[in-house]
Amino acid sequence: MKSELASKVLSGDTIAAAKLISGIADEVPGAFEEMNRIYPHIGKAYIIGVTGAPGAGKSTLTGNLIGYFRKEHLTIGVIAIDPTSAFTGGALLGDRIRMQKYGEDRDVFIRSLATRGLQGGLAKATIGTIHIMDAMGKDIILVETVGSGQIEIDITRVADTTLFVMTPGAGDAIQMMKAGILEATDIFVINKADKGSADIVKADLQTMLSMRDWPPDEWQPGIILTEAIHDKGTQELAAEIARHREYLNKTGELKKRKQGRLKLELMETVERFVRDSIAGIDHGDYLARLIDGLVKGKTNPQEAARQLVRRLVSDLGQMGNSREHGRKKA
Ligand SMILES: Nc1nc2c(ncn2[C@@H]2O[C@H](COP(=O)(O)OP(=O)(O)O)[C@@H](O)[C@H]2O)c(=O)[nH]1
Ligand SMILES: [Mg+2]
Repeated sequence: MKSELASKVLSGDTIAAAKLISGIADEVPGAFEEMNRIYPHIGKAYIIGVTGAPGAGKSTLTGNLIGYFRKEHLTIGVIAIDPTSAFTGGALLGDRIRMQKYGEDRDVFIRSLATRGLQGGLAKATIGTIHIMDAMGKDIILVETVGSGQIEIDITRVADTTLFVMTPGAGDAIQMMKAGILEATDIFVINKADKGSADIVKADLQTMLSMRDWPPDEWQPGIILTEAIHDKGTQELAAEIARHREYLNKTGELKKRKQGRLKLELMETVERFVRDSIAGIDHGDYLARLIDGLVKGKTNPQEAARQLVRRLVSDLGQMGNSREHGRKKA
């Protein structure tokens, strides 16, 4: 990975950004060093998660929001996380003409991350991509993901504002309760209002929301009706997003969400670090012997894990000592 990549990303170079995004997704050597030069420049973008069932209209709505924010001269990053592979077939913006329209707009940077084959790398790639777009100076980052449970990263833990898109149809409301979506959603969007019975869904949703005890100053999720294919309701949705953003700002919750994001990233980095370190001490047959002990019932996973971590800490301690030692000598 070329070392000037990060500087190019910081100057807004989309080709460099695309390269770095693939670099972190594929764990290309050097990509994480490049990322280290990105971190001092993050924390300014506003992150909007757009989630919901396939076909609910997330991509069409995302396209509408892009149009709205562009009129306000905001720069946009879009990340589509799709288990199938998002953009082929023009899925994001609904039709090719609109896709082309934004394809030529250098203030709209769109990347898709296919979840197939990415597995454990997905969370890291998503957060990394957010950081890259943030550091490029994008004002708003829209992250489209298929609803809860199907993807590794839970977008509600990453976004500042989470939209849950539903349609007038059976089953949605019940599913919501199960997945804990009610608690995690900031704004509900009932799309395809042209199909009728959106009001019924809204009433159901209101009933469900009213069954919860809301502490007096807590955010109560808004419900917005849209017809995304006709670009109807976009302004109301944007206004609700702005209202939520204001709430987050006023209450200090925005800072907390940013902290939460970094905590998630820290914990994932620790996990990766521990896994890599275990692989590092596994010369000889250390792990094999532990597992053998488990198979023979001489030890249990709790005890074996403790033993492994103790060994890890001791090895890391020695590494640290010899480094200190080396430094003193030099
Ligand atoms: N009738 C109707 N169809 C819509 C509306 N919004 C989106 N669609 C259609 O629903 C389909 C799925 O939309 P898409 O945005 O790709 O959904 P996604 O899978 O959630 O991203 C497409 O054929 C859209 O044209 C709407 O408001 N009304
Ligand atoms: Mg889509």
